[in-house]
Amino acid sequence: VIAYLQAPPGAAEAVVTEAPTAAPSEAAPTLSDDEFAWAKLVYFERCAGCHGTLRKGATGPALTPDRTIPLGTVGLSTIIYNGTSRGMPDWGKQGFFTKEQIEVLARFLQREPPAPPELPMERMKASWKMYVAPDQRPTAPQTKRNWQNYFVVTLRDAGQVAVIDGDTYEVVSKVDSGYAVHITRMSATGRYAYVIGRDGKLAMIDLWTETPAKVAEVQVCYDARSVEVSKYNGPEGDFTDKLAVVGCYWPPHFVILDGQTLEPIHIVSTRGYTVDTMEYHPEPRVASIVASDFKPEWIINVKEIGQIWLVNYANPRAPQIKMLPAARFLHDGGWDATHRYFLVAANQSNKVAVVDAQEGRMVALVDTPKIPHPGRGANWVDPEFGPVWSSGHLGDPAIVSIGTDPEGHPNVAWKAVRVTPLPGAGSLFIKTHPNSKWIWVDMTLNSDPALARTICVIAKENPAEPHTCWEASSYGRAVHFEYNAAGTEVWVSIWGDASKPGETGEIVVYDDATLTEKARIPNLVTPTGKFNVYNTVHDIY
Ligand code: DHE
Repeated sequence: VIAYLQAPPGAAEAVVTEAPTAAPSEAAPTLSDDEFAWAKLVYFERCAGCHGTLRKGATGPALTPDRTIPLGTVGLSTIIYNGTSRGMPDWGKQGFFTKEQIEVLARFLQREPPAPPELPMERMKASWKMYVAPDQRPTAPQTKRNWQNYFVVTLRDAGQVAVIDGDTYEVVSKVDSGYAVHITRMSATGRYAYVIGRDGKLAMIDLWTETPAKVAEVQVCYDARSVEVSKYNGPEGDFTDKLAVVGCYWPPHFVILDGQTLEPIHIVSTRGYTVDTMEYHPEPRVASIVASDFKPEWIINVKEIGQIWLVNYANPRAPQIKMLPAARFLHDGGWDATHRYFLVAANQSNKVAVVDAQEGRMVALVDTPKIPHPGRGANWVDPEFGPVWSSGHLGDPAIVSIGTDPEGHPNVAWKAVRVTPLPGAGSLFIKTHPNSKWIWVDMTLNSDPALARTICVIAKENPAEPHTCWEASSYGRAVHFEYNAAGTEVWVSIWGDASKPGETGEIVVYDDATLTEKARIPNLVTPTGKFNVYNTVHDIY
């Protein structure tokens, strides 16, 4: 992928066999080879997540020459510099790029997108490394630490994860992982952490050793966001710690792997037809994935075509797939408190789709405020409406709560029953715990720097408005919450700037009962997601 990213215009096609080739646009401005290589790399790192590798649009609009040439270099530069109210970051104002760099990007966007390479099994296997074979690993935990209360923390710009002891706040180890790790999920026993980088590299860390370290790694995509494990143990077999699955943005596919060794087993393409207009989409990306407790099944969300795939992994070389029609732009989501229903945001459709994992069917499409972004959501009991699942929003200063109890509260099941206002929009994550009386929410992507580092808590007893909000730091952005295993502490990341000593980032630990600060874990490089072993294994949120 480095060769592809660094190649001059036209050279990428040499390694591509099936993807469309890039034709030059007559009306588009030109770039030197160096400018093109730089812009291609920057687009892949900063822009492809929202606008798509092929620039067909996703969370952000399409950036194909038919749209970008009419805007011209000046129009595009203005947008890249200032951002938009729809959520485009103000890259220029924030100082990420100079005016000259922005102008190069604006010219690049008017050219046809270069075709990215595919990734066949042979190349995946060539990247596969096993550092410690399963029979060389300990058969019982070697550490005396309470490893089930470890937090695996993404250190985004360091290309590492930190394993932090949730009892002592000590950094037990820092493990080199893929570039800009996105999420971590644990094996069903909690023993292994599976860490997926934006570059599609999957690392497997053994948490039983004294110093947790990588036991295997493999690259199965060039661009990825999700990973999950097999959790089912029942009449159809025991799949505990047997399989893993990675969802890719590019190439558009998911890959089933051996959960003990990370050897890739099977690739399934997600290219297909959109749920509504039935148009062919060349780049339907794999968004969130969850593992069912009821069946040997993963729920895989295929973003741009708006289909939720129920993938039965009982025979991983011949998976059975049921494709449920939902709504376009499926993104992030989580289970309800019973783990029978899965709720997922169709973000740019302003909807939440609900699946019944036990019966394997769509239950509802619920309208929400603008751009729901739940992370995995928050399950709690509303004093008026009973059990609900809540999501924040990127586009509206609001939390929506959806009734999730069709038996006890049939009148409000799968309806948006409550909207709790927030001081601002730009919320990325929301979290609670069954033992807590609070719901925690951030506003990480708010364009006001003070709101971006502000967090709010809502009292479950009185959810009409936030109980209190405060700035969690004097710099950076506050992002993502995680509870400790006992549900008594909440950890919040301060996502700083890797290039500013003293402001690279830290984690703030709050006492959940009193909302007071207990500790800070300092000097972390751009911490974002945090995944507590116990809570991740048991899907507690
Ligand atoms: Fe994420 C989850 C995609 C930007 C931090 N992110 C997810 C999931 C998807 C996704 C599909 C669900 C995975 C799952 O549950 O299986 N994220 C994307 C993007 O496409 C997007 C919008 C743009 C991009 O270029 O990547 C994006 N995400 C971000 C960030 O900027 C964040 C804040 C910091 C970062 O590290 O990049 C970020 N995303 C996270 C985190 C989760 C996540 C912490 C897991 C939340 C959880 O509690 O499970």
